[in-house]
Amino acid sequence: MRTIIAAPLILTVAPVFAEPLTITADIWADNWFEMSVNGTKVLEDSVPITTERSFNAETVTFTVEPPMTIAIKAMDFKENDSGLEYIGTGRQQMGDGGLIAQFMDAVTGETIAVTDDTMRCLVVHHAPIDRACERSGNPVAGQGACGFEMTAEPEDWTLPAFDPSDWPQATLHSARAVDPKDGYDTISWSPQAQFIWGPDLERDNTILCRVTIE
Ligand SMILES: [Ca+2]
Ligand SMILES: [Ca+2]
Repeated sequence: MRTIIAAPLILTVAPVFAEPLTITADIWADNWFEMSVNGTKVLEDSVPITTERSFNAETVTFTVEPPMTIAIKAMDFKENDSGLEYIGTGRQQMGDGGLIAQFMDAVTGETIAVTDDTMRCLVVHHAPIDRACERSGNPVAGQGACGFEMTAEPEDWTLPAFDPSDWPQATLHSARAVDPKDGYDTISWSPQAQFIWGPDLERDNTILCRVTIE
């Protein structure tokens, strides 16, 4: 766990209720994430994605003037664009992702935001195209079942002005479906916070998720 105090964020339009809020956020991702608030990077997962079983929760406290646009990029580990991990071993597999987060008023403890299907998530890396790739004796990224789909990250997707209305809603996944999840139990989660990801927990490998809280 580590704590970063982000610099106060300046808005071009001052809403009536622009009192700065101090927020404590808890985030758990399989395997890695980075988070921006109103376009400013606030937190990056402290455990590199290349660390085996890089499951861990992070907590950060920051100050923001509402409204607050939360933007999280989350990645499931993949050895290459085939989407597989443990390639060539008996454990060769697609691997799975999963993301849960909550944002509390650091003073009152009130829940300000959680991961749920009000977030919109764009899948920017999907692989393998065909699940048969997982059983391939020679999985080559981009070939046959091991094809992949990549979407360019919109340059300004973390900024409040970005319009994500054509992005799909986040897909909710059960806590049981996201397994294993070391570090998850170190946080006391709001019952409203849900696991989200793209529709396919295994083959959606990198997602961009965002929500604006008024
Ligand atoms: Ca994973
Ligand atoms: Ca995967």
